[in-house]
Parts: sequence; structure tokens; C-alpha cells
Amino acid sequence: MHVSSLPPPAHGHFEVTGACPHDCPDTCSLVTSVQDGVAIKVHGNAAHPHTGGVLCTKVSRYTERSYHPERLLKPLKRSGPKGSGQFVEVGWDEALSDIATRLAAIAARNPEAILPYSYAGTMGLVQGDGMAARFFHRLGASLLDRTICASAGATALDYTLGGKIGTHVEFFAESDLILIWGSNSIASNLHFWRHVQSAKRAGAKIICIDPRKTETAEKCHQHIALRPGTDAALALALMHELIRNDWLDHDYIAAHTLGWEALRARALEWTPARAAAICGIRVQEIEDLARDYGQACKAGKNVAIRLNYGMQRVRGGGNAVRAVACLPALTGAWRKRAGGMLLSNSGVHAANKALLQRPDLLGARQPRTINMATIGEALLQAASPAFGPQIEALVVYNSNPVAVAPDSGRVVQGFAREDLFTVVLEHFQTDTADYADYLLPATTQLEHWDIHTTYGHTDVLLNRPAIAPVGAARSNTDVFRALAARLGFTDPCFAEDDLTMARQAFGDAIAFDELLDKGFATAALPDAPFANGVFPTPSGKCEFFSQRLADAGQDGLPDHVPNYEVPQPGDAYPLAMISPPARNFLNSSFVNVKSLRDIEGEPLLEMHADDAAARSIAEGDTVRVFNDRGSYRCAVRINNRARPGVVNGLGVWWRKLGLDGHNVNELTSQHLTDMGRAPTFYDCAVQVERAAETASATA
Ligand SMILES: Nc1nc2c(c(=O)[nH]1)N[C@H]1C(S)=C(S)[C@@H](COP(=O)(O)OP(=O)(O)OC[C@H]3O[C@@H](n4cnc5c(=O)[nH]c(N)nc54)[C@H](O)[C@@H]3O)O[C@H]1N2
Ligand SMILES: Nc1nc2c(c(=O)[nH]1)N[C@H]1C(S)=C(S)[C@@H](COP(=O)(O)OP(=O)(O)OC[C@H]3O[C@@H](n4cnc5c(=O)[nH]c(N)nc54)[C@H](O)[C@@H]3O)O[C@H]1N2
Ligand code: SF4
Ligand SMILES: [Mo]
Repeated sequence: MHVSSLPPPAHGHFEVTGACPHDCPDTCSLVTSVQDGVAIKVHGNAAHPHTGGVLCTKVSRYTERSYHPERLLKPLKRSGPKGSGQFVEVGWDEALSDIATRLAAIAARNPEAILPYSYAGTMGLVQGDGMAARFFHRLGASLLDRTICASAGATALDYTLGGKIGTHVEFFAESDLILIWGSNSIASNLHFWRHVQSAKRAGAKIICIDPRKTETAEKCHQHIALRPGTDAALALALMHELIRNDWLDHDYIAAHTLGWEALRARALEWTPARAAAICGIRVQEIEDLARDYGQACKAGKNVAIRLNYGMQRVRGGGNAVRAVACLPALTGAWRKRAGGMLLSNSGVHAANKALLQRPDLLGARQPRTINMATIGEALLQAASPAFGPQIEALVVYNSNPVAVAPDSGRVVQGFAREDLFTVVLEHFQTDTADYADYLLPATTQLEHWDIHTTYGHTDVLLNRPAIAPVGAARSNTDVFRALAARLGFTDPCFAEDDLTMARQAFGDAIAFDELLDKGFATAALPDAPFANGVFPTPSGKCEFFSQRLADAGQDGLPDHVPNYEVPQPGDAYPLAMISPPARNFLNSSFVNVKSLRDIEGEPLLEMHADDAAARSIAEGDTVRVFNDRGSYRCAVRINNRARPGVVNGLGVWWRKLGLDGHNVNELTSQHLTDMGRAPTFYDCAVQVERAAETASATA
């Protein structure tokens, strides 16, 4: 294979290595075939062990996305009412000058009235919060608390294990028992699933713990369909059984844990019967799971938990992650490289954020922090001593908050403010882009440099541009560099190019030549991170009891924290709704790629036959899903993917591609998790009825 040097010339055939930019634990190594300056096809890199030459369906269609007929190719300026999505083309110069002038005027009054809003549209360290962070730090803009996805679980891991470190994903192939807990791996972590299949072929038992019977749950030996938000109760009851049957590793507990006696007392309160009633499962299921887990650990087998983020999108999400994270320390499962637990490995490589993002450019200024999870409320707040200035300008990149943030009704109301100046950097005219005053065309991963770490495996990847920017698209870095120049920011960091920034990310910690050569670099790491304890917590132990939590006024031990919205029969909103992602979308990305949208069909609500019958709802009906926050209409699927009392509103559709211009986030709330200030997407009570149209159509 010929790997090109810099961006390949416009003539000839080249294979260019890159990295998948998406917010997915797999972070695949890509190879793009380029013919005469046109990207023909994106493949999985066969030389990269984690990728193994395989991509998911979504990204194997990446050229379809990059050359999409609706790709934004020119800067646009709003020409109609706010939110109308009506724009006229303008030149880059006019757009950048006007944006710079508007931001400068606001900053002269108070830079904290300006808010950047971004997430992981690209996970790249350069096009993510590299140059953008420098720009906003220098400006003194409000800081953004980036909580929308993982901060409950991340905070819980930090309190318990001391960081986002876990079992290496490839060693799951050697495990004898795997619990897939709160994760639809086949849909959202496909390359992990390959290791599970290897383990399964070698005789491992696989158990899935998920309210929804996902495509993953179907392929496991056993599926435990608990109610959403009840994982901590289940984990505590497992501890109860581990203690009662002495399926414990007393040496590991004594040497490497903190708070054992207190946790023991807590767990003994959690009989399987008590937990079963809360989880909505049978006592026997808990006892069997405890026996499988406990006996395998006691017998010295490789027992690993793949935890993912499904369980932490509820009020008690942090406590749930903490409770599960205690299990491998109680049983000594950490002793084995194919044992332990993996939620995230993003703590393995620390990028040099101080150099990339330059928080020192703030000087003595300490801007307020705005939580992205409650952007709806934040945009609707007036100036006050507690809040600070009203948000007057919003610069959105790498995110589609109007579709993905909770409580869309409020989010839309905020974005619709006529007095809000909104700039959106995007590939497409998303729901958020409709509300822009300026909509700027961004480059895709095929068109810019970047460097990536991952939260699934432990390699570092480099992304080379494979083609020239499509149309007049510009990279995020280019736009913020240009704005910095117009605002007169003279620090030399604003002149650095993307390749220089990519080199800065890890300095000497990663061999950059290896990245340039192969597209990925592998670091030498211990096989089993906590085989000998040495947890990066304050005590150096796995902290069952966390003094830091206690000092913050919280329970120092994990406990079951009930959901905000626990529906009861007879309630106005008697069903719990979760809204996990659809397999062929990535959050709201790819919803506009027709071949992928055709696979998903239309926005769907999955419902159990008993719940449907009680509402005279039939397969394929259009239903209205509603609560006090809002409503949306979609088609219903009556199947065993939904357990009784729980409906699954598959996400995250673009609002404007749904039936009535709304999506599932119309119903979700702005309540926050117990730890990490994260959203509670899966803690949501609703009611469902046949939509009027269906009734009249079939009457
Ligand atoms: N195809 C695809 N892949 C993706 C994404 C995508 O949108 N599409 N999103 C990416 C992103 S941003 C992320 S953060 C990761 C997420 O990766 P995962 O955390 O693995 O996410 P999901 O596949 O949503 O799996 C969550 C599962 O949790 C279940 N669940 C919901 N509530 C509960 C609960 O209370 N307890 C338990 N035990 N389970 C619960 C859901 O039914 C769902 O099957 O995936 C990434 N990968
Ligand atoms: N109901 C419900 N809501 C959810 C979730 C759920 O499970 N249920 N999941 C939540 C989770 S886990 C997450 S992570 C969030 C995700 O929310 P977001 O991070 O907003 O993710 P996306 O919806 O994929 O939107 C990313 C946008 O970035 C753009 N983009 C990609 N690359 C670039 C680039 O290089 N430059 C620029 N300027 N733009 C780029 C893409 O075109 C896309 O429109 O959604 C959350 N919302
Ligand atoms: S979305 Fe995930 S599985 Fe698909 S190519 Fe990207 S990293 Fe790989
Ligand atoms: Mo996420």
C-alpha cells in the first residue's frame, strides 16, 4: 500500500490513512482510496489490529456523506425569520468580518455573554477544542461544561478507580464470562463485539443487562431486562450474594480497597428480593447472575464487565457506575488481564491540553461555566448577579444541540431568540443550523489534519487530509485562526498550523514518525491495569467509600438513587421511556444520509404488546408520545424489544426529518445526574396514545 506524504496531489491514485472522527469507542483507522483528487472509498485499515480492516455500515458510506448533494459549500447568512432556515450566500471575507465585528462589540461589554457550544462531532484534538479553545480563552468567553454524554460515568470512575482506565478491549477475547452492562455493543461498539465473538467461540458465557432486548442482547446467552435506572440496586444485591456465599477475594479487598466494612453493611441491606422488586426482574435472575459471576471469579476464571454509558443517563447514573465498579475489586477480577471492567480507557493517554487549548490566555480572568446539558434554560435566562450576563452570542461547532440536547421545547425557544447572535460551523443544514445567523461550511475528516485518542482501545491515530476541501469549506481551525486575526489576537499560537498542533498533542510521549508512517501508534502499557492495585485515587485504593464524595455532602458509598420519574400504574405518564441510538446513525449524524436513513425507515417507538393492547394500539400505527414537556409523533413497533412498562424511542432523528418536526428530546428533561452534572435522557416518564390521524384513517 502506498501511503502518501502530505495531502496527495490532484492526479494519480493514493491510499491515505486517517482516523474515524466519530464519537464511538472503536476509533477505527481508515484508509481512503483517492483517484485524481476524488475520494472513491473509505476502508478499514487492515494493518491496524483494532480495526481489523472492518468499518461499520455508517462510515463505510463516508464518501456518500462528504460528497452529499446537500453538503454546505459556501458561507451563508440568514435572510428569513430566525429559525426559518432561509439563507443567502456570502463571501468568506464578509462573513468573517461581520462575525468578528459582532463578537468584538459584545466582548467589549462583557465577553462572558459569548458562549462556544461544541461536542464530539469530531473527536479530533485539533479540529475539536484546539484552535477554538485558544480563541475563546483569549476572548474570555464563558466556558462550556461538556457534560452531554459521559460525565456522570466519568466522575463516578474517578471517585472509585481514580480515572478512566480499564481492561484492554482486546483481552475480552480471552474472557470466560462477560457481562455487557448498559451497552448495545453490536450497534455502538462493533469492534468490541468481535472480541466477544472470539470469547464466545472459545466457550465464554455472555450476559447482557439492558432494559431493551437489543440486537446485542439477542446474541447473548442470557438477557436481564431490568427497569431503567435500577442498576445500582442490582449491583448491590449481587454484592449481597457475593458476601453471603463468600465469593470474595479477601486478600485483594484487604490490600487494594477502601471502605470495605461500610460497603459490606450497605450491601447486606440489599437482599435479592428487595432489588428484584425495584428492578422489575425475578429474584432467581439475581441469584443466578451472582452465582455465575461469583463462582467464576472464585475459581480464578477471567471475568470481565463491559460497562457503557446506557446506565448513567438517569438521576442515579453516577452511583450506578460506582456500584458496578466495586464488583471487580470485591472478587479480585482485576488480577487477570481478561478480567476487571471497561467503561472507558480515555484516561490512558493524557493529551497536552495546556499546550493545545492554552487556558493561560485567560490570564487572571475566570469566566463562568455554562452546562451544555441545560442549554435550553441557559439561553432563556436574563442577566442576574447569580447567572451573570444574558447569553448574547453562541458559536456552535461539532454539535447539533437543537436535536440532541434534552427538553427541545426550551432549547428551540432559546435558539429562536431574535436578539441572540448565532454562528454555526457545519457540514449540513442541521436542525441547529436552521437557527444560525451565519452558517459556515466545515471540512470533513477527509479534508483536514487531526490526531485522535480513543475511549475504547489504547492507540493514538493520525488523520491526514485525503482530498482538498469540498467547495469553499474551511476547517474549524482555519475559521478560528481567521477570527483571531480579525480580532487582533497576536499570540504566536494563533498562527500555528494543524500539523504543528497535532505534534503538540502528545509531544515526545508518542513517536510522531510512527503516526506519519502507519497512521497509528501503540503505547506500551501494563496488561492488567489494577492487578496489583495502585489505583490513581487519593488513597491509592479502589474507593468503595469516597471521602471526596462525603466531603461534597454526598453519600460516600454507592447506593440506589431512584429515577426522578418513576412511573406508577395510574399515573398520567405511566411508561418509562429510554431513547438509545439507532444502529445506522451516530447520534444525529448520518440521519440525512439517505441510504442509512432508508435502513432505519422512520422514527420508531418500540412497545410491549401488553402496553399496546391496553391502549388499543396496533403494529404500525402512528402514535403520539407525550408528557408535560412536549410531544412527538412516530410509528410504533410492537415487539419483544420493549419490556412491559418501558418504551424505547429510538434516537436521535433530525427534528425536521421526523413526522411532525419534533424528535424524542421533546420529552426528555433538563434534570441532572447525581454526579457529573450530566443529562438524564433515559429517566423520562411518558404516555402514549394512537395519533388522531391513525384513528381516522382506519375508522
Ligand atoms: N451506531 C451508533 N454507535 C454509537 C452511537 C450512535 O449513536 N450510534 N453513539 C456513540 C456515543 S456518543 C456513545 S456515548 C456511545 C454509547 O455507547 P453505549 O453506552 O454502549 O450506548 P448504547 O448503544 O446507547 O447502549 C446503551 C444501552 O443502554 C441501555 N439502557 C438504557 N437505560 C439503561 C439502564 O438504566 N440500565 C442499563 N443497564 N441499560 C440501559 C439501552 O437500551 C442501550 O441498549 O456509543 C457511540 N456509538
Ligand atoms: N434522547 C437522546 N439524546 C441524546 C442521546 C441519547 O442517547 N438519547 N445521546 C447523547 C450523546 S451520548 C451525545 S454524545 C450527544 C451527541 O451530540 P452531538 O455531539 O451534537 O453529536 P451529533 O448529533 O453527531 O452532531 C455532531 C455534529 O457535528 C458536525 N461535525 C462533525 N465533524 C465536524 C467538523 O469537523 N467540523 C464542524 N464544524 N462540524 C462537524 C456533524 O455534521 C454533526 O451535525 O447526544 C446526546 N443526545
Ligand atoms: S463509527 Fe465507530 S465503528 Fe464506525 S468506523 Fe467509526 S470508529 Fe469504527
Ligand atoms: Mo455520547
